[in-house]
Amino acid sequence: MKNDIQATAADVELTDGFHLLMDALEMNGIKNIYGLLGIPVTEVGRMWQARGNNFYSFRNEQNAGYAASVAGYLTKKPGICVTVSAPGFLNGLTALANATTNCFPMILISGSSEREIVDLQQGDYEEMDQLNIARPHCKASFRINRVEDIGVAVVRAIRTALSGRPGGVYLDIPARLFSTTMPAEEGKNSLWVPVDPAPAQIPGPDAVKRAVDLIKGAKKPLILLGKGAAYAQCDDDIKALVEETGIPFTPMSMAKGLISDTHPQCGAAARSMVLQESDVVVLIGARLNWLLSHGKGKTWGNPKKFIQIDIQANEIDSNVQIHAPLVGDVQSCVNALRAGLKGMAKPTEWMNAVAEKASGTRAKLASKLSTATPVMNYHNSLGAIRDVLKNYPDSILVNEGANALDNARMVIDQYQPRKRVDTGTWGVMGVGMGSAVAAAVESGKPVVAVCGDSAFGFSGMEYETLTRYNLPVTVVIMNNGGIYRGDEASPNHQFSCMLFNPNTRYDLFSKSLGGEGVRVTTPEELAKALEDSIKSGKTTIIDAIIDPAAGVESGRIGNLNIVSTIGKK
Ligand code: OXT
Ligand code: ADP
Ligand code: MG
Repeated sequence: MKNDIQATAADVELTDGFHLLMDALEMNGIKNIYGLLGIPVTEVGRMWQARGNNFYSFRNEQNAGYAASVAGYLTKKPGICVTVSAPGFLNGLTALANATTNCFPMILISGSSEREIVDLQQGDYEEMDQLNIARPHCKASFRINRVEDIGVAVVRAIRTALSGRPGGVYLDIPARLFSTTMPAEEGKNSLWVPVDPAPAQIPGPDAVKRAVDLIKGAKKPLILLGKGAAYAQCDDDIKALVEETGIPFTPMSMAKGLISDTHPQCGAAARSMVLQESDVVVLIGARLNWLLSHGKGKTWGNPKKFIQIDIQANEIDSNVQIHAPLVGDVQSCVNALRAGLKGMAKPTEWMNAVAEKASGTRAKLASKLSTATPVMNYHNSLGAIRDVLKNYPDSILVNEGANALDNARMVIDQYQPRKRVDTGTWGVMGVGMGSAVAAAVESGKPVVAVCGDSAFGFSGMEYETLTRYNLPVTVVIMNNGGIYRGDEASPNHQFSCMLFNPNTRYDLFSKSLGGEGVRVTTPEELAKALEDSIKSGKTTIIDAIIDPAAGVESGRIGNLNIVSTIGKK
């Protein structure tokens, strides 16, 4: 005969850590997980798929992490990446740090070794103090020690990733917890969905008035859009602010298309002029970091006053004085400005001067784009891509490299918000294939990845991930045979440290992995191959042969390249 306790244990329906984690993620609207499986998380992937969800399985965790972070950026929900312990975790950590740096919401979930062995450093399988190693690289690092805490941990991770300035969160799950059981009913009751995880943050009326007065008093105002503005997903409000005030705008790279690059108020093609001549600059979701020369120096010319819209209060005054901080979410701040600026006199003369400069620059560039050269250069090859992509305004452009990045940013127009994903705040190579996977999965639209040949190499094996999931991604590899250039002399009978094997056939690489592959040597061939590939929806590599002498050292940021002046002949 059973006693009471035995009867309860035998009759009560149980759940375990695996099931509770899946339940919590599903309840919170997660459908896609990006990751790489093995001990102790293999069952996570199997069970997730068995329940009708998607597990995108990568060849290296770093790329899975980049995919999760881009999913977070595109959807405004945390992207989820799952990895194994120590080495898998560390691979994923690079992407988590990059997500945090870029303000993309992401949750890295890693299995880990048992605490009692890790803490005494007794040499467990893949032993590492992951919780503490992750901590400086993300917004928060949490460990789940009790199976009944899975629900609260997932909610806390989601709220932390999304609220205020978005970013990365690490969730550490010691292996044994996955199979630890508890009564199913209690488990169910331990889960919930956070209410309003990214609450509106309304700027104070004094702060709004200060900004409104500055804008009204400006002769040459400028609106500078960053990827925080694109992330905020209040595209119509931002466009209305621009159109109602008649102020020229210029986008940072991932904000291109938030308002079409072809909009008459777009000052991107007059970038130097607007940065130098403006007197009041309204930063919307853009930091005054290295990409904006820290708000000082010759890039900025005339002294000016800054208005900065940012959700992170201590971003204000990070580099130079901000005369009118607007701390709050982009949508609330933009609409508060609109209300205060209603009926303001438009700076027509200034806008006309900017438009004239921009149209002159565009015309000059247009002639370069259509000039034929014996071997393709960055201008005519990217010009061909631009012309094709005009017909696919909802496709997503992924872009990495140096010359391949900087020229594409200049040449290829974007027409819709969040259609450009690139190397971001760190200028990091290797984001290409992970970003392409997420962009295709999350948007359901065609994706075109324009990658330098060096950049592609960082995540090239994920091309197999793209073909395996049959994703409609065209990878154009700007093959100039090297980092920046492909014509560097090779010293002392050794290949130059900046060069790659000139016989590399990326088109054949694609075919060997089940994709389509085309090698092109002219802009016409490139345009046709791209059009065919987008229309077919098949995963394709276009191996675009670029003049090895066409690139410049470090692309547009050669000024940051340090060289030795000692001992050079
Ligand atoms: O107004 P002006 O006259 O100034 O002109 C501007 C605009 O007005 C004009 N413009 C236009 N004209 C006409 N029409 C239109 N539509 C138009 N739009 C604009 O164009 C100019 C330029 O405008 P832009 O681009 O807006 O302005 P500018 O001045 O360039 O802006 C400044 C910046 C800083 C905002 C901008 O340059 C920028 O965003 N830069 C980002 C740069 C970046 O992040 N680079 C990547 C890192 S480089 C290096 O570190 C590399 N590595 C090392 C490495 C890295 N990064 N990561 C890891 C993990 N390991 C190692 C490596 C290995 S690059 C690299 C590989 C490189 O080799 P690849 O083979 O991959 O690539 P290739 O170089 O192709 O060989
Ligand atoms: P870019 O590289 O395009 O200049 P950054 O990544 O430097 O853009 O800046 C993005 C900024 O946007 C960050 O400072 C971040 O705090 C801010 N941000 C992100 N989301 C929001 C939001 N919803 N409301 C206000 N600010 C935001
Ligand atoms: Mg190259």
